[in-house]
Amino acid sequence: MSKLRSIALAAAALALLPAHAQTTVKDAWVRGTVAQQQATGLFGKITSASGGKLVAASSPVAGMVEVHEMAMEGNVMKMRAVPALDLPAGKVVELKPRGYHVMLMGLKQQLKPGDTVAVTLVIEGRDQKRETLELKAPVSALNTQPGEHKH
Ligand SMILES: [Cu+2]
Repeated sequence: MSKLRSIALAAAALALLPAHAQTTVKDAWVRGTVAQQQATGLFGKITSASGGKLVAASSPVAGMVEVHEMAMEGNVMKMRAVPALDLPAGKVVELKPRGYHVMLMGLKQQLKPGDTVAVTLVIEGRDQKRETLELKAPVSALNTQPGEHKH
């Protein structure tokens, strides 16, 4: 009897696991803005356990959100939208200034240090299934560079 019961409990525990919690985001942050600024970036470290790609993002503070990459064009560093960001299985993909980032555009408000920005990321797995990640990213000071930490 007790064995049956523990099997039932184990099954119940498994059922509580999210179906596609295979992608995680660490150290997410959004760069702060000055008044009237239209756009800023979301940065962080994304890891997809079984591999996939970041295909879309949205945020209540932005009219439009895109995945961008920075690339050299001649001697000029420019950013451009990419349709998707590849997430190799088990590998940390870092979104950082001067690299890939999630661009928040058409900002509806100024983002001040200490604020928290909600961002939704949509990850498409190798099996074409889509996983939605809800982030709460803190807003950093305007000129925060990667590697700079405030405690
Ligand atoms: Cu950008």
